[in-house]
Amino acid sequence: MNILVTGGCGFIGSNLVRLLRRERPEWKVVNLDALTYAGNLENLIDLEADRGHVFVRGDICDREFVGKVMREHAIDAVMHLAAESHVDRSILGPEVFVQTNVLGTQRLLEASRQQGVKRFLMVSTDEVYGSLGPTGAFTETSPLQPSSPYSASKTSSDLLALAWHHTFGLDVVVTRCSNNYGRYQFPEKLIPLMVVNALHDKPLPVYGDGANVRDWLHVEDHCRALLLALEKGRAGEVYNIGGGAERKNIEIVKAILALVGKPESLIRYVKDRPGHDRRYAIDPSKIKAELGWTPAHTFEQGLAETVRWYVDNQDWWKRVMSGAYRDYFDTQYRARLQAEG
Ligand code: NAD
Ligand code: TDX
Repeated sequence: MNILVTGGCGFIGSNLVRLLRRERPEWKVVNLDALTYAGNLENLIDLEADRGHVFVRGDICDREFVGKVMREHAIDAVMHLAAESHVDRSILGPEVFVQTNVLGTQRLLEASRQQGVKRFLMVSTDEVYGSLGPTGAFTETSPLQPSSPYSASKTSSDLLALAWHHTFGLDVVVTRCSNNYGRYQFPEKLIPLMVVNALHDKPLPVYGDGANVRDWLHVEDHCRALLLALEKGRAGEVYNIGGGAERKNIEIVKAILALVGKPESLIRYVKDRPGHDRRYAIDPSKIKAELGWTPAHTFEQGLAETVRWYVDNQDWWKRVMSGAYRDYFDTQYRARLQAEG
């Protein structure tokens, strides 16, 4: 079986490629990635000599290139993760989100149809559902009410994938997961950003009152769910994936400070993110009942291991945060702190 993984050099993608090589060594994994600021070949350095992993650099929006990769590697199935993934960036510059997440997905769907792939797994997000009040959890039938340019673009790609199933008969499965955490996450997202800042004794910018809630999922639990959905999911179905670990942002920030032995005086409450979703919570009953998935990590243990990984791998994040990204990061970081709440 030849699998095309898009975005395999990003956070979840690199963890997924590694899991696929370990769990399904007989498969060839073709990793198509544009290597944006968020994609790093270094995330897969341990697979350098592995002939079952083939890296091809390119843009999912490039119709001819995508078709050529599918044909040359006789692709049987697609796991689509390539995306612009950061909400704050989508507020600053939405266009590339529409380009990659919407147009890029459409190009891949079309190439998959022409190639006759047996399955297309669309990795979507719980952000398609919008925000929850203090109680309840999103099910697969919750209304889609995305708030940010990021989540609106992901909702579009999610619905395009389902449309390719209903209209053209492409075998599509959609997964919608909650916030992932773990090794190789780019230090712009909450957990790695806070670890990196704390290690530098820099202020930790907490948006608004810090009481927004996210439902945390260990990236390895997520990747196992993706493999199950690929192999056993029913065509045309949506599966929610959630770790059952709802936490307020401020609780996480304090836990990280305790883990690295830094004082809470580093916390800065800053201006809230525009359109900031208040609470996410996922009901994963369907994937548990139908596919037998269950998360293996508890949040406290997973967070401690993740923080330890960032402490032990400072060379990795120093390298991936260098260059152009560094300029963006410094500018944004200064702006956030100037807008203290
Ligand atoms: P990431 O930003 O770490 O990685 C994205 C990858 O896609 C990078 O390697 C990047 O180079 C690649 N890419 C971007 N534009 C591309 C293009 N035009 N052509 C080819 N490659 C391109 O993202 P992530 O956190 O690993 O997320 C992976 C997927 O999972 C995304 O679709 C995201 O929406 C979804 N998701 C993520 C989370 C989370 O908590 N991280 C939660 C729910 C859903
Ligand atoms: O500096 C910060 N301060 C802060 O308070 C950052 C970066 C974030 N936050 C808050 C905003 C959110 O409430 O922390 C929470 C998590 O923020 P992010 O890590 O940016 O993730 P989120 O916006 O929840 O989106 C993530 O989960 C869903 C991923 O980035 C998406 O790709 C995924 O679809």
